[in-house]
Amino acid sequence: MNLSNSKKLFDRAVKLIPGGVNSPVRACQSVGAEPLFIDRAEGCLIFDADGNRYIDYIGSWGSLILGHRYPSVIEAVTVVLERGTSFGAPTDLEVQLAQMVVEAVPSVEIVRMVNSGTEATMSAVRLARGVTQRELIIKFDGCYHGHADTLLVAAGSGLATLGIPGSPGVPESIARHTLSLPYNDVDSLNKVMTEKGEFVAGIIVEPVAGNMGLVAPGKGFLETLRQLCDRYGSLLIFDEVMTGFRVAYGGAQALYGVYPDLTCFGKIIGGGLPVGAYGGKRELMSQVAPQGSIYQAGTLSGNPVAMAAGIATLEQIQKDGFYEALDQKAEHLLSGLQHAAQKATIPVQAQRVGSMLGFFFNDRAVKNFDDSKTSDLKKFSAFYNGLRQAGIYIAPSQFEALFISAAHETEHIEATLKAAERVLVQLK
Ligand code: KE4
Repeated sequence: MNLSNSKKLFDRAVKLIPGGVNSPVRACQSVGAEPLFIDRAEGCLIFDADGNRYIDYIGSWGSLILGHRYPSVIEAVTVVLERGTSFGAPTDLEVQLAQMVVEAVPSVEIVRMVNSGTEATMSAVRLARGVTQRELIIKFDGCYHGHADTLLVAAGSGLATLGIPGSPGVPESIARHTLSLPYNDVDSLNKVMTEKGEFVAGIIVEPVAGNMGLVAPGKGFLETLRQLCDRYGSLLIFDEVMTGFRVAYGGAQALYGVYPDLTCFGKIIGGGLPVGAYGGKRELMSQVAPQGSIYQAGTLSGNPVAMAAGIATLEQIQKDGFYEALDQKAEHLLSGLQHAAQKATIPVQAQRVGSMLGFFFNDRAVKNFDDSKTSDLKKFSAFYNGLRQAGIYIAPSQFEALFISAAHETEHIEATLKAAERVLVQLK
């Protein structure tokens, strides 16, 4: 496979951009590869700078649930460009997208547009702290909520010890206000909330975890979060940046019937353009400036181009049968991958929630980050590189998910499964 143009571009990029990329995971370091520079995309296909074709299971990290260059999304963006790109003032389009989000997600009465998932979670945490006048935030190991200081925190040494900076540059004075617990561990949660609940401003969680590989919430986990937040007056924040409009039109909260106080969105509501959002009940969100005193702002928040792409996307995915059709495709891929691994006698844990799939090289169930970290990363790396050689593009990390889009057809899934079978056999 000729990768010379990607290589040349990467050689230039590393001199100009940290690690040659504008977001770390794209550097493919954990799988010992160099990034492909993408030239264009169409449907479920992407084409790199050397013209190589790949079936895409990243879809801009879950943003492109319709696939690349969906006609009505491109049309909507083209039309809005006739009006301009950004006015730094409200437009009809942000009102329309806000209306669609509010109508889709029952727990959200008011929503604020921002420009990324990081901004959404950072703002939701600030709101929780401002409303409750408390400082402590609880998150879960392996959940990623963007790179705001207060959320770039690793688990402290002991269960109840406060967080330690997850990155240089995050002051210990910030990290110590965040506690990171094992995902799906109801006992730890009960213990810590009994001890510290009255000081907890909020608990933020990925209702389906997609950043430690795919890990679904265990029985009662989300319900326990809801009950404990009610008991101690803490706010429950669902980070639905990935799951929002992905696992169901109303998000994971609609799927599991557990409703948070605040919800964070991103990815799909931007239809491939930079958008994030956070929202919740009126009495909470009305405390955000300028209606309230809790400050948050953004030059490009709600810009018409991104709003147009988001509206066009939601208009398509709200149609009857959209998620059922997506589920069938995801089930086809999942069961095929499980079958291929069995045939190759390689232990894998493959699971899905809607059209988000996880595929761990592991011989035991993966229920949290510690489990996920015991996966065979060497095998994953060989799997990634083998698939890429065969024209299949999955996330370059065991700790990510695969995404199916409406553009993936049976032929693409069958081709993927054939390639996976060949690669898995070589891994034995
Ligand atoms: P952004 O700031 O990257 O838009 O969103 C941060 C974020 C927040 N919450 C969840 C659940 C997320 O998954 C993310 C970002 N997801 C990663 C991929 N797992 C984005 C890819 C990247 O970092 O380049």
